[in-house]
Amino acid sequence: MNKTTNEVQELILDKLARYFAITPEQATEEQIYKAASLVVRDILLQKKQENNARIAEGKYKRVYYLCMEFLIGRSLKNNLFNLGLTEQFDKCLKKMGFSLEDIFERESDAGLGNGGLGRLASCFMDSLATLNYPAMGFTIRYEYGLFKQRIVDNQQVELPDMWLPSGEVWMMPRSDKRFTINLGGRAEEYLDGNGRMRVRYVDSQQIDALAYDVMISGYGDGAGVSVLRLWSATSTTQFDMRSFSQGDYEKAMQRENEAELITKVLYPSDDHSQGKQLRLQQEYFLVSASLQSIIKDHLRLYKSLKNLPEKAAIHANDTHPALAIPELMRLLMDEHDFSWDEAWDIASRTVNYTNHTVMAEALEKWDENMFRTVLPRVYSITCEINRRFIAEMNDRHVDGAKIANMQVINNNQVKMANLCVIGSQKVNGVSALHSDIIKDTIFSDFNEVYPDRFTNVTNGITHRRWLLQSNPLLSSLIEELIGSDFHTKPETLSGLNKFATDKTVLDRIGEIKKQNKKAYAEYVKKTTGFALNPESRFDTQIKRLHEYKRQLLNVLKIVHYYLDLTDNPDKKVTPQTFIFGAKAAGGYMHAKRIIQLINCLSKEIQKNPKIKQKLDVMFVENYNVTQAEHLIPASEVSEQISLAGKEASGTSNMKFMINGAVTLGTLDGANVEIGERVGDDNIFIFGVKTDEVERAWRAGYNSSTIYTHNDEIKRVVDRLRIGFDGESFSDIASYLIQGNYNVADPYMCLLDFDDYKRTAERMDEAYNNADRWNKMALVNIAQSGIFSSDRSINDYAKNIWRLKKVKKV
Ligand code: 26Q
Repeated sequence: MNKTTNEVQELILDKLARYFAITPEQATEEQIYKAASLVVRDILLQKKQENNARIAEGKYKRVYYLCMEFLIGRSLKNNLFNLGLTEQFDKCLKKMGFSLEDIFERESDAGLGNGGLGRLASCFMDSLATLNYPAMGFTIRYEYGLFKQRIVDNQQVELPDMWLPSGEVWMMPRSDKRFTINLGGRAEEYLDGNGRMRVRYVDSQQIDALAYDVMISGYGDGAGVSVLRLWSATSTTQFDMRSFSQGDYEKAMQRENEAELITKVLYPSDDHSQGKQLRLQQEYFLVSASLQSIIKDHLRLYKSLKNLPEKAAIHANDTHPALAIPELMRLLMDEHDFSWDEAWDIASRTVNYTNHTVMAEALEKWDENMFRTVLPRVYSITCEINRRFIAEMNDRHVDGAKIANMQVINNNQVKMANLCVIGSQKVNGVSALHSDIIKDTIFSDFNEVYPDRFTNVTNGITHRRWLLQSNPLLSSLIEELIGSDFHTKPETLSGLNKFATDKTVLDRIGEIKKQNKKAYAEYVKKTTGFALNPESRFDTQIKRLHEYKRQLLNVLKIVHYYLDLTDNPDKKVTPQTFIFGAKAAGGYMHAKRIIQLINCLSKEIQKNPKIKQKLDVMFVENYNVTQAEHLIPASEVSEQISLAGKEASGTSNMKFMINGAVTLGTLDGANVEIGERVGDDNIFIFGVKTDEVERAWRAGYNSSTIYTHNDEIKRVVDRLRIGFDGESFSDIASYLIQGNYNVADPYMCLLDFDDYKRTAERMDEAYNNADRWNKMALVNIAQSGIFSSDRSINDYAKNIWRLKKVKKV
């Protein structure tokens, strides 16, 4: 986008005058933020219109990415960067007496997601736009995103996340895109005047979905613009004036409140499905609104839905939008007169599904009665899908037990993953290991009947946000060494490999890390008051708090060091700071206790300055995308320590790698592929492997035997009972060795402890040899190109969606 500083200035002045009737001298930072964002939005809109015209004219196939979560973070900085306008805005705001960096701080994160899955969706939008694939994302415009975390008395407290005031500027309300959704009631069949079977809804609740569009520009020449459409729920009917006039204000408001509840708040749990009715309504709301919109646009262009699979790929990101399959069937049959067979042929060639978990408690299942009550018509279609599937399997003489395992409805439950596999063209996992595991475990029977359906697309991250924007020092060095091709061709980062023995380059990499650590320490000091020692090694674990991710294993290791130092305060050690960032689902008590444990340990260390010099712990409050952008470039060790087989991929591992941090991790998820890329010398792998986990369970894994026979482990676990900062953690100690109503140590922290500790010691040696360590950092950066979401999106486009890029003009 070529706009001069003066042109930018004029546009901003115009917005200030029009929206606030003020001059820059009178403006607050908030007003400047708003004016600047509106200017950017106008530019995006214009770009989008040009792009859309090209897509329509070329009759390109499009992908529609359905996801309950998009973890967007901040937008202003990203948009300026992608449009190539950062410098112009910077200069212009300086002239007005503002700093662009300070203006960025006025924006709150759009936290419309829990963690990895939502951030992945956002990275994908960036790559789709940059690579210029015709794409549109669909999600919910939650009024409240993921809760804001406060730590009070060392414990997590959840506060509502009011992101909209500053996030709203990016959304274009689309009053022309409004669709009605039916919930509850009864679906009645009747014959119309032509003798055709029709369906009508009786006593159902009708809710309108209103569209808000956020435009996402790609980066560089020839980039496109993707649209993320967010649906907001509102009442279909007008305000109930009658009740109001009669003084019944509650009743007057009731319908509106009920409707708006649907998009009020994001469910704050990941990897755990609780079967709540409101969540099912949210999922249907997203799916129905999106499909109605897709169909309307398709019909405008092609006048028929017969070619839908050739012109549209609908992607279900996890099972959360699984209802897309029966809902598409419903729309095709009930509203567009297709027969079952025609509709099924279209739907099952249009939809694809990505699986993100193998954990039983995360696989979505709905109570059949609730499902029928909330979605009567979709339920009857789902039953028919199930009936026909069972018939087909019987025809193919598939074993009865296997059919029972694969069917959609069984034991009064509707199994969304099974629905997705049956109704999708392709099903993929998110790392090589995970894609193998789903074929061997949860989908093994399906893999026998539909062997060609399963494939892998390893996750990726947008290196433009996670390297170029968040780590400018490192980016400049890379540009100096290999040029800037890697901005759009991440695989060319491998050009850095030739500097692996270049001492000056290695020193500079070390120097940049030091500077980033210093800058982060200053930022933390300023924003929280916590004193980080930039001379210590920054060792970071940032992800949702979950047992399988084993933050507890990390804590056990730290407590071990802590006890060593309390016994022997003069011990010579490599000074380390362990940094944690994690939110726990509000009702996940054990996870919240681990947050408390980390904070209590941190507090206790603060009381002992001599220990703090050598060993420190910091908990980042309210970890989110913006916090990650600050912290990752300053981190040296990337903790990726899930129990093997549990983490589908992980994506922070990729963000750390591209910023030159070294992985300390298990052979799980994408760590395996990271290890293959960097080689054994440039990663620290420990712990049991997937098959060994299985074997250990079969051999009767018993953590209390480990506890009894390993003095170090015993010392650490016993110390949990005494606790830290005056708080005992005997509940966590007994979780590890007795099990609280459950199996003890279900994620095998004690089994992996020894190897973890030994491997961390090996890492100390490497770290204390600066050349060796900086070389490891360099190899990690050089080998990270394949983990760009550009590569992931090209894989999806080629193997799953069969998309072509829009040709440059
Ligand atoms: C389901 C039902 C009801 C309420 C909530 C949910 C729900 C919400 C979010 C279930 C799961 C999620 C999110 C899962 C997630 O983030 N998974 C992560 O996805 C990443 C991207 O593929 C992977 O890298 C991680 O390994 C995986 O844990």
